[in-house]
Amino acid sequence: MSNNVNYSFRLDGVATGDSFGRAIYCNDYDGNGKDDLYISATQTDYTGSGSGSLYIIGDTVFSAFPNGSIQTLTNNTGFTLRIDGAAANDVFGASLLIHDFNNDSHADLVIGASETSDVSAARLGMYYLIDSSKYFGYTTEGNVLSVVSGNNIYNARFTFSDRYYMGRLDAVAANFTNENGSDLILISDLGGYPTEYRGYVHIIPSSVVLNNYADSEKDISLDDPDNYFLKIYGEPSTPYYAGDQEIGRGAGVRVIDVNSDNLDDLVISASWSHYAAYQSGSLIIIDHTAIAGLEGNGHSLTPSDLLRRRYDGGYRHFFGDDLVVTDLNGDDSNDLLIGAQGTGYVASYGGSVYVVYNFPHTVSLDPLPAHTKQDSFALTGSVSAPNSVTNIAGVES
Ligand SMILES: [Ca+2]
Ligand SMILES: [Ca+2]
Ligand SMILES: [Ca+2]
Ligand SMILES: [Ca+2]
Repeated sequence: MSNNVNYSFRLDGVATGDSFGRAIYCNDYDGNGKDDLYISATQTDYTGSGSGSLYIIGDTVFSAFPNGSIQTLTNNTGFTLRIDGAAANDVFGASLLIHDFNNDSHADLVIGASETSDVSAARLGMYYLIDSSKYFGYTTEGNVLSVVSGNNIYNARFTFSDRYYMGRLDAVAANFTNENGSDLILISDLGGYPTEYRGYVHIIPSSVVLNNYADSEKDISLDDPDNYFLKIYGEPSTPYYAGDQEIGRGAGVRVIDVNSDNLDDLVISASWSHYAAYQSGSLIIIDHTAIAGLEGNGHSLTPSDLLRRRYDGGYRHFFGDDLVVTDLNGDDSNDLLIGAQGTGYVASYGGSVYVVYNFPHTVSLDPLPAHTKQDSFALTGSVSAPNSVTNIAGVES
């Protein structure tokens, strides 16, 4: 790629250590039918060393770049909008969710600033909510905004007292509550530090998200159980490292219908967890119905409380470091692709990728007859797993 005949255009960061291009996202933010670019540069220094930035480059800007051209995003050209973090070392832009929460056909942003500090501790992190009205409508090049307090550039910030590096993984939009509209899922995979890295995934109901759209610079604390529907946190103890399950670490959260009932389910990685062995890592799958049946807000549960299925790696496999859910074999049923960079099957830490086709198995049971003896009954029925080996102890075929 040193030869410019091999690319259409190249975008360059500006200053030493900007980390421009750490993450790239596409979304049609101005609604003209053409994707626009969102690119993070988490170590820019515009409001202090390492404050971080998110660049938005509209299609109307980049479509004018000549073939083979090099665009350096300096002198406020080459981009439509740059949003800067609030203070030094905030690492603003560490993660991004682009989603229209209020259904006005314009994308809103949830941006992680994973190393923001407060007076109590360093690197706590947070997520910012910025609705489209805050950043929409710029058509010229070189506009700059910053989330420094007083600028009214963000609607709300999500924090809580037990977080650590909150916002380094992409937030997710989903619908698990009984409310209309999208809920917001936030991750603090190292939360619990320094006592233990238990990790937290919070589901924020759409009503809490939307109630803060009219506001500017609102602080929403997830210490208040009215502000979340469900908090999922690492198990308090295990045989290995008590509580250090780091729920969310690795791929983070995916929302997908794993059991083909047309209801989205929750898939959470915990690639440094110790459920099976030291740092074995896990993929935790929680059914929609296990969550959506909960009434009201403020639920606080562990994966085991909600579990449908958990896939575990082995000793230091870091199972779940990455995760893709797609129909890989084209049978209209979603499949799992799971990274485990620590396996040692061929060589020490050689790493592996697992593919699990069509992973929902269907189990149908015949009606249970009346008990013949106390604490003893027999179930009959069938297990269907056409694309995998099924060998379940105690099940006779
Ligand atoms: Ca566009
Ligand atoms: Ca919107
Ligand atoms: Ca489902
Ligand atoms: Ca498939």
